[in-house]
Amino acid sequence: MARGSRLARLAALGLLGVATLTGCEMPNNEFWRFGWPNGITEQAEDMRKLWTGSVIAALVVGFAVWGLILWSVVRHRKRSDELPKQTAYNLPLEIVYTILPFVIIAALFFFTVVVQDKVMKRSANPDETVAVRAFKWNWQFSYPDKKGQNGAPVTTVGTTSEIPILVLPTDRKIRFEVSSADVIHSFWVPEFLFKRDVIPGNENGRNNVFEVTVHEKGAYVGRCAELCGTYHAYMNFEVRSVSGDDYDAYLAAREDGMSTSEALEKIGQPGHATATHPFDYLQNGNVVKQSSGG
Ligand SMILES: [Cu+2]
Repeated sequence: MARGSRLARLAALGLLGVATLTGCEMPNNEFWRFGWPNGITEQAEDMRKLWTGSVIAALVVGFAVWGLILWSVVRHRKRSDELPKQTAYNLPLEIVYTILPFVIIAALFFFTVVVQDKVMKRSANPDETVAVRAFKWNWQFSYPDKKGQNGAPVTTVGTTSEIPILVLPTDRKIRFEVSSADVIHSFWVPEFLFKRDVIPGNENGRNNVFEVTVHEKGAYVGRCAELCGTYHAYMNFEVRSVSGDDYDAYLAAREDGMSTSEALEKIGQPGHATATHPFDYLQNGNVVKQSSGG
């Protein structure tokens, strides 16, 4: 009877954990994020829910274990020299503590796969497509569907004195196709909570395509996350997420022949990067000062 009720209690705790993981709306604030960074994409939010649910499940298991330890220590502390009842080779008990961890791992694995599938999902028809090209040591962003005055796709290229700005719309599915002109780089926007290696020779269509939907407007730094040579650390760019209308107006201005910064100013945005700035660097032992913004 005692064993039965304990099992029932453990099962109830397990169910609570699963119910928590399947995540009825979990509040998103400093406490419930349990140290998880606050992402700005739909995919980042899915990952955040997985993290919050996993931590809650871990705490439920933790409190059950700590409770059992405490109970054993207090209830079964030594009272006399008489040997207490021995319970080795209690088969039902051994089966339970073999199966329970397996169930816990299976649940964590299940929800991890579900979220991973969401994060890696490629839709048949994304709303926007951006081609990202990494090279030593900067970035080029182009919009293959939008043609500028010269008939070539609208493009922004970074230079040593100008941080390239990748303008993105909020609340639209954006497909990224990343490619490299030389060595392995890695496309990383910390606020996306996502990075993807940019591998030369792996041209559009395979593992170099991913999608995000950005929720928050703002300016966010992007980085190269793969050591790619001397000026790797200087490969910063900026993501500027704006409303869908502003994004359309920005691209229309680019199609009319405006530069990145002119088109940004036209939609009321700062024309140069605000989340990061060009670095000063050493050339022949001298610090080369760069204009802030180009
Ligand atoms: Cu790089």
